[in-house]
Amino acid sequence: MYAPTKRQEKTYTVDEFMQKLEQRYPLQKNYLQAVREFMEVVIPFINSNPKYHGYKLPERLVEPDRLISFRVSWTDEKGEIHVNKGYRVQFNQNIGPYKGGLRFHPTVNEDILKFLGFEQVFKNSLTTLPMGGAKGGSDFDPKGKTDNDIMRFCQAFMLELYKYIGPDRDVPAGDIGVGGREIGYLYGQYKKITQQHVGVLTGKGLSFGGSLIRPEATGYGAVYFAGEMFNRQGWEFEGKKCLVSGSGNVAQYATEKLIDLGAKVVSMSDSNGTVFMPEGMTREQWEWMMILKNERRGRIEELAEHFGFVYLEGQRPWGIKADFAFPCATQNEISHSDAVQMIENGVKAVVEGANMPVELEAVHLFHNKGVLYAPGKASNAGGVAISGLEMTQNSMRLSWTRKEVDEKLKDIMRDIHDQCVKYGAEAQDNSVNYVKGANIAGFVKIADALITQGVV
Ligand code: NDP
Ligand code: 8G0
Repeated sequence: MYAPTKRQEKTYTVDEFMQKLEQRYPLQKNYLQAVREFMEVVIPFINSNPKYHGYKLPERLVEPDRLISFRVSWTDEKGEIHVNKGYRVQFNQNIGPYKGGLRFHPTVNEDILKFLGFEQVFKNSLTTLPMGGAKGGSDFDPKGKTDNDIMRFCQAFMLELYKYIGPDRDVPAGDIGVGGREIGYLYGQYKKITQQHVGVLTGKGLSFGGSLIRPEATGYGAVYFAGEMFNRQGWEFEGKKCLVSGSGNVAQYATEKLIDLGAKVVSMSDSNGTVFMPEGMTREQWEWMMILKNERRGRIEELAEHFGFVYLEGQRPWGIKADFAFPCATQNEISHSDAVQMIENGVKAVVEGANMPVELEAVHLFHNKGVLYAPGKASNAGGVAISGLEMTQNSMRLSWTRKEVDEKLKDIMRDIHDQCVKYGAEAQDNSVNYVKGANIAGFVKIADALITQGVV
């Protein structure tokens, strides 16, 4: 094995490292936030483990392998021409082909995709499956567009993206604004261009290679992970009030699983406001919401109108009294002042369904006040894990049953929790610092692969 000639770690501090990165990317606030959260635990870990010294691991981990950006020109059904930006950030492929979702949202830019791609590398490592990390998408806004326009955009987007992806190279999936409908159109276009019917995307329809439980996996997985955390505390879901934010894919299935376990889901939301359901959502109300969101593509306000719930226009759920919180919408949706209010209101655990929904200062506050906090790279890893199993099923040319996939999801979430305990348990009181555990466990596997594979 090659050995590093210089041992530079003596002077490695988080602030010095971050200052250099801030100078290089001063405007990429989300990326810097994600890297800082990681380095706050991983740099001290490197410093105290000589086997990781001298390889410039932090520098090598924060720079993506490549960032592809392209123009997407398309014509809508009325004949008007539009131009959007398209991206794929291929971050790291040390342990497997690039893997990660595509986001269609007006806020998409290099900063957002680099934060998501960076997180994806360590999340995928935690799943124990062989997947590298990537993310992509466009500033295209699907909201209010016709199916025809969505199809036209997806086809134009894939006409460029197809050059960079492949089942053993890079396997995209959905994310915000990209669900089953969009994956169908993207897959159709990929097949048309390449004449290949392969596992190049995950989240596909069941009739053309999709996996059972993939739509449910992120939301269910987050609740399974919470179950592991709560078991350790002797806590139960039964009768507990839960805040859920968002009303998209992750929020929908986190809510369903919470209802099944006897918890009271007292909120759901979208970017316009929050519906407050003081007695907890019933299964019938959940089923009505699923049709509203997935068939009629309606707003959450309509749920409040239909069932006579209070609608908190322009507000997030964090002012409502509850026991547990499951932020499942988007990044930085819980600020420091939200966190203060949540703690005052008695919230005892925060489990991330979304990616980086909690600002770093709020993460620190939860930690200092003893609120159990699970970072998304551990608690929302169920989605990409089942995408990994969709890839396995595609290459084996078979489909596992719903029960089989659900059992594998439970096992994977339990395993991720075990890894967090292994690296995050505090010696003094055996409490678990899940930020420390998830980041170090994710890091160790990537670092070992990086060192073994040489300087490339
Ligand atoms: P969807 O597009 O299905 O739903 C997104 C939800 O979040 C919608 O309710 C949307 O409301 C809301 N939302 C989006 N952007 C904002 C914003 N800027 N402010 C307020 N609300 C917003 O996406 P998903 O459910 O798939 O993804 C949600 C989160 O989970 C994201 O962080 C994603 O990266 C993460 N995630 C998703 C996985 C998956 O398998 N889908 C896997 C792991 C993580 P509106 O309709 O008003 O925009
Ligand atoms: O399946 C995936 O690769 C995927 C899709 C959307 C989001 C994520 C994630 O882990 O953030 C993964």
